[in-house]
Order: sequence, then C-alpha cells, then structure tokens
Amino acid sequence: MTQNGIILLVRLSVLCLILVVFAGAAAQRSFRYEHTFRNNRAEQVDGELLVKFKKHSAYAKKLSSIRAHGSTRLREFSRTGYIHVKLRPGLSVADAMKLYASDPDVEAVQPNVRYAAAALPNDPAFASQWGFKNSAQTVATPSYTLADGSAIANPGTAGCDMNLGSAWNEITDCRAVIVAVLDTGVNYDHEDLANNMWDGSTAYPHHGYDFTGGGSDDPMDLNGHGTMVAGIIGAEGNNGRGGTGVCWRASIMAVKVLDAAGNGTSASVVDGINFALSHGAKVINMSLVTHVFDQAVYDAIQGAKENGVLVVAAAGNDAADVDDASGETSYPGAYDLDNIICVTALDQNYALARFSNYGAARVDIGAPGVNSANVWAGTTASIAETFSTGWTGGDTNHPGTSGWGSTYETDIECPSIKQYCLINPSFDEYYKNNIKDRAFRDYAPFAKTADGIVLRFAAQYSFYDSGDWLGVYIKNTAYDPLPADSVKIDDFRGGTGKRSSAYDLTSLVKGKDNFKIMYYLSTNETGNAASGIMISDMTVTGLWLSATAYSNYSGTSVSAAHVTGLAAMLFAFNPDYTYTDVAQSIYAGARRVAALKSVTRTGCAADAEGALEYLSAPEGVGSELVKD
Ligand SMILES: [Ca+2]
Ligand SMILES: [Ca+2]
Ligand SMILES: [Ca+2]
Repeated sequence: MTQNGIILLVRLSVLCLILVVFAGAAAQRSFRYEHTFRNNRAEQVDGELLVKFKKHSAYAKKLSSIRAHGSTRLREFSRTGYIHVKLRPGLSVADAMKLYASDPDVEAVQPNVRYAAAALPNDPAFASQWGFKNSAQTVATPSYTLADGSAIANPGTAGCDMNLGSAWNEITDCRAVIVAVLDTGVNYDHEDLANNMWDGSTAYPHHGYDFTGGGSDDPMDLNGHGTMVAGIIGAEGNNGRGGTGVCWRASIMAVKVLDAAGNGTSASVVDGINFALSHGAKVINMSLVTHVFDQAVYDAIQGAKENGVLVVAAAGNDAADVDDASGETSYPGAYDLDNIICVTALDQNYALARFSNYGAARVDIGAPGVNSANVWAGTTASIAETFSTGWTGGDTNHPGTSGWGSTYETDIECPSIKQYCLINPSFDEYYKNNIKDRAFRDYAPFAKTADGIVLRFAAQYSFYDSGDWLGVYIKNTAYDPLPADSVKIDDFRGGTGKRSSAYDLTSLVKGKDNFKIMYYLSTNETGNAASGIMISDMTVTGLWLSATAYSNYSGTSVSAAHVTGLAAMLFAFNPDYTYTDVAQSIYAGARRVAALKSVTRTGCAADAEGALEYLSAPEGVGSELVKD
C-alpha cells in the first residue's frame, strides 16, 4: 500500500489533517490513481504526460529537458507547475515515465488520465434510493411516517447520503468478499439478488443454511426482512431491474437465524455466526436485537473477532439510550467488542430518525435508515382481526355457554387507543371457576396458498393462580377442535402481564385444507378473583414468494445494512485489510453530522468515498477517534 511515490491522504476526522508523504523521488501518483489503475477503471491518454520540474529549474532549462526527451510542450498549469507534454511518436507512456523520472530536474511525472462521468447504475428504482444518492427526491409510498401517515423529511436534503456516486467510480464489485446476512433468510430466487448469492453448489444449493425450526439447507425468507437487508448490501446494480445495493455485485450468504415471525434464539444466532466463520465470511450483518446480555452470542462474536471478521449491528428501534444498561439497551450492538460496528438511523435530512436508539459510548456511527426502497421476499396480505365474524366456541364444561365476548375497547395501558378485542370474561368481571372455554376461527380460505404464515397478537392477562391459564392452539381438522387433538403454540399462566407475540405457523398450516386458531381458557376449582384475558392487535399474515417483489422499509436494520455493504466494499478494494483497517476506514472517513453529536461515539455518518480514500495512519500518527 505504501510503495514508492504514493501520496498518502490520511483523513482523520478529529484533526482534519491531510498528511502528505513523499516516500521517494521517482514518479509520483496520487492514491486514487493507484487504485484507479489497479481496478482498470480509467485509461491514460496515449502519447502524453504531465511533468513537474523542481522549483529551482529555470524555464529555459525545462524546455530544453522536454526537447531532449523528444517531447513538445503543449501548455503549462501555472498554479501547480505541471507542464502538459506531447511525447515523440513511438515512445510509450510507461517508457517516457521512466525517462522523465530519471531526470534530476524532474520532481513528478504522471500520465494524462482520462475521466468519465460518475458511474451511476441504470436500475429504474435507483432514482428513489436517497441513501445512496440524495438529490432531494421524494420517495413514493414512504414507510417513515407519523402515526397519521403524514410524511416526515420526504423529500429531504440533497447530499445527505452515503456518497456512493464517487465511490462507485472506484469499485462496484464486492464478490471477493463473502457477506453473511444473519436474518430471516434471503429470497435467493429474487431477480435482483439471484446473481449475487454466495456458493450455490451441491452442499449449499440454497446459498446458506436455516438454523430455525429443525434446521435445513434451505434459508428461504418467508418474512421479507432478511431479503431487504441483503438487497441494501448487494442487490444487483446496473442490471436494469429494481434498484441497486451498496455493492452492485456481491456474495451474499443467507444465514437464517430468525423464523418467518422474526423470532430467533441464542442457539440459532450462535449457529449462524459459526456457520459464517467456517465458510469464509468476512462481514456479518446482524440487524437483530435482544435486550438481554447473551454470553453465548458475545463469545461467538469474540470468535468472529479472532477470525478477523467484522460484525455490523443495528442499534435498535426503541428510541432508547443503549448506554443505559438499566434501560432498553440493545445487543449485540452494545457489546464492547471492537469488531462490532453499531449503527443508528438517519432520515432524509440527516436528522436522527425518531425510532433510532442512540448512545454516546456504544453506538458508533449513523447511516441512512428510512424510506429505503429495495427488494422484498414476496407479496404479503393480512387479516386484521375484528372478532366480529367467523368466530365460534363454547364452554365444554357448561355446554351452550361461553364467557368469550368481543368488543371495541380502550387499551388498559394506553387509553388513547381503541382497539378490537376478544375478552374472557366481559371486561369488569371475574372469571368463573372450573371453566374450559374456547373460541376459534378457520383461516384456511385465506392462508392455504401462502408460502409463509404468521400469527401476531397482544395479550393482557390477569390470572388468580397457576391453575388458571390460556392456551393458544392450532388445529388442522374440519371438525370442532379440542386441545387434545390440536398443537399448543403458547401458554399464558398465572399472574398479571401484557405481551405481544408473533408465531411462525408455516410448518403447521402450509397448504392445509383446514387451519383453525383457538384460544382456550381453563380454570381450576378454586380462586377466581381476577379479570382473565384480553386478546388484541391480532393479525394473520401470509407471504407469497415472488422474484419481483419490492418494498419500502425504515429502521436501524436499514442503516446497518448500508454500513455492511460499505465494509464489504472496503475489504474488496483493499484485499490486505484487517477488520480493524476496515472499521478505522469507516470511522475516520466518516463525515460529521450535527444530529449525531453526543448521541454516537464518532458523531459521524458513514461516507463511502471518505472511507475509500482513508489509508491507515503511519506509525506515530494515531487517531483517538478510532478507538473502540
Ligand atoms: Ca438492480
Ligand atoms: Ca462498537
Ligand atoms: Ca384458580
């Protein structure tokens, strides 16, 4: 990297220092040219050079030197002192460079390099991908809105972006670097991803692995989130379809550690990290969070560090301070490992997105995180349950009666919201002793053709003792379901609480003629001074896979994916780089953003061109900023 005559441009955000090192007297070229040549992206003009003579050289001496080498003077750039010369016919640029470099009066010589218009991809959706190039465009059907649906910061401010327009002049192909997407899987058949997937050989025909459920070699995404993340990193650019990723060409490893409902475990995440390490990934994207310190996952990420692998993690979407361990901190982003880059989300004006987690110590950097237009795994449809039609049931201990009712009710914990609820018993009463009371609905007509099916609901419950409980069951028969011949997927027992839950039902109900969801309240003989259960916010969502699905998404998952793409680009551009070099390039090449000051460690947003231009500082020129 530091051979003869390279000008080192060391960009340190703290010092804003530009250090110029002349490491030899021979022909000099700038750092960017060095890379430009290596990537064969620019050409030189045949038969011409730019020559700079040493300061003491008299003008007549310069002209006689030029004539002595058989060249003619075309013009002089008086501000910088370079002279544009035409070479004698038959003399190659390379030979002429040697000739002038050996001239004791010459300080510098270089080719007359050709420039082209900045490389921008031809993909139709690129125009709306503001995070890559923000021209103050309005993003259609935005996902980042207020509760009433009104737009926030759309359009935003031109130039608030990752500065990829100029970076793409240097490099667009990151295929040499394997990027593991630890997520809900990837739709590897998608038209804008299929060419950019990792491997695909017999051992891994589906480009990765699924560590959810029983495990399989098919990490197909039945949610959409993982495909979205993969698209930001490496949707195929300049193929005339969809949008692009940070990398136009990529090697995306699909590591499914979250199911269709977005649920994973320590075990699935550790398996996923280890799979990535043993199959050569250099970067792991983890747009997933938990609020619990997980030693097993921490140790696995430490294993990644020991293998030189960089992890890019989402800061989380709780609008919370992750430095506050007593609050809603988010792991793995907040772990104190220097191979984790924790990323928060910026909007189209480069303000902190309203959902963004922050942390002056633990959140490293910001990146675009709202209204990201990119690939999705398929088309989705949902039934938002109103509990008004389709429900049947009764009390098996008291035939002909049921304590279940439905209402449009105020949320106990959030009185400003009214919602459809299924309640047992009616709102202000205690439930009865010794009841076996069920309510169920058949969803098969809606879900039979879907590739993925997810149930979500919120429950508020109050049970007098542990003999009183609610079970949630799935049933595949045409007849009236009972718990004995159904599959229980959850259990709420004893105590008081509220939680929102999501369940991947795909393996239970896909393609089935019958698919019933049943809530079953069971109480024992004694102790009933409690109000029972209220089910709300219930949806059943189907996903139908598609190779041409696109969507718009907001969240710190989006911002992490932007930085992961950049990390892959840097590893590909500098094959000798370690994870530390890549992280330092990202931090030191980043640009200051007012909204990130004091809420992130660097106060900066990731900048692709800045990171590409950054070179490791020579010995003795340290940067406090890059310490983690
Ligand atoms: Ca494309
Ligand atoms: Ca960090
Ligand atoms: Ca009881």
